[in-house]
Amino acid sequence: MASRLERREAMKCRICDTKCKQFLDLGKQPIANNFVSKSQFDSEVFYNLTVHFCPQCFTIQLGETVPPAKVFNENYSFYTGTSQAMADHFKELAVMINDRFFLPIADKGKWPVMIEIGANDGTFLQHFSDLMKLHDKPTCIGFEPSKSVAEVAKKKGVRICGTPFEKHEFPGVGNWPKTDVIVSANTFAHIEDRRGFLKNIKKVMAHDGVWINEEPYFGNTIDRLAFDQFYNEHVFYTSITSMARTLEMFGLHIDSVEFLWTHGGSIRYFIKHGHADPGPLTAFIYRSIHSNALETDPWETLQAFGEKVQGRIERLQSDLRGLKGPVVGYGAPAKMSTITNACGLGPETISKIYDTTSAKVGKFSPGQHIPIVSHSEFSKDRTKNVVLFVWNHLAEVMAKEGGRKKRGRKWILPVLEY
Ligand code: DWN
Ligand code: SAH
Repeated sequence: MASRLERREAMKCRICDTKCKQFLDLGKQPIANNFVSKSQFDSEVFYNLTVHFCPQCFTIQLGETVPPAKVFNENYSFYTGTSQAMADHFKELAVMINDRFFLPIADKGKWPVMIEIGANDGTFLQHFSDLMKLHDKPTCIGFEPSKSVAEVAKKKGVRICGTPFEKHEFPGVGNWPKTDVIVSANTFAHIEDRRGFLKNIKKVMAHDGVWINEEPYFGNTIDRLAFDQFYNEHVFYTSITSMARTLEMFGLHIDSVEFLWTHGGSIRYFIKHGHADPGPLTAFIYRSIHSNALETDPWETLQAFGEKVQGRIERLQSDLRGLKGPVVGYGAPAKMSTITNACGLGPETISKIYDTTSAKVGKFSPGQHIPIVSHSEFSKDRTKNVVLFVWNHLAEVMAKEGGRKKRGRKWILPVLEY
């Protein structure tokens, strides 16, 4: 029997306690990265996937959540290194941090100190392996509670702390080196105790330090109707305005932003201590804010978005069920779980999904139980209709598969081309 998880009856904002307003209901959903074996079909856990808006601090957040220990543990199955393009992206980030932040510190005769939160399989931190070997000096460390991925990082020589970052008790000033650079990519949104997280950022960041935080920009999610970005791991979804309002409450501010191609359109925040001070960089942020309706008219935009998503789900469902001939899936990201469960698409519609992650292969998709098979078999499969669940990796996939026309395939992109 599927069991229900805790429901927050009076949905209060996790940041400022204001009563939130719901704008989307994606129904009952399983844990997105929980790929199951046949014996686990009857014991899967489901939760209500609803999304809410706080009219006070503008934070967008899930109504119901799954306890973190049920998700981020020895079975966690997302490995950053499965995308070469993402590995390249993190290498570029490492070079930028070295040039822009570490070299000036080294010029002053000091050792740079860096923390990565959500270090995963060490794809980013491995570039700092020299700094991690210096045990007698302040160096680099990754926070990563999911043992499966942390083990891979450790094998690359990455130093890992397994405590969730927001729970870590940093000893007082003097014992814990104040951190020059804090990096978190696609992780801040995953942590329900956002207040605890921000308090720890305040505690460990040097007075002139920087926190570089990357995550999908919710303005892109809206523009692309990318409803598959909603799933249990993503507790929060940010606009620049909500980020600025939240940080302000904790004595932090956005120093600058950059927009990125990653994960379907992301934003990189450079965050520092203190309060925003009007100047040229802030002007850039305000220009960004005024270019997206999410920032200027959030509630109206979210209501309209919620309605459009319901329409998209109905269309996807009828189009995919109505396709002539068999259909297979390409890539089994967490996002696939939301699409297949919201649309009610099981193995009778999508016979199998090809994926490169060995921990997923041989198992079945969460909720709908579509078989996951090894990507190495894909080239032998002549099925015409292929649903590209990893639409965010379109360029990488097309380069790998020899382009869209090869073998007369019909690639269906549930987001981007729908
Ligand atoms: O926020 C998150 C982001 C960073 O990563 C996490 N909550 C979970 C995860 O999201 P996702 O699962 O939607 O990530 P991706 O990168 O869109 O998809 C990864 C999956 O796709 C893996 O199972 C590997 C697979 N894949 C594939 O089979 N062939 C990926 C690529 C690039 C490929 O060519
Ligand atoms: N940074 C990587 C991984 C993102 S997936 C990338 O961008 O590809 C989110 C990661 O955050 C997972 O590896 C997960 O185990 C980790 N995580 C979840 N809760 C955390 C917490 N409380 N503290 C630190 N890391 C956490």
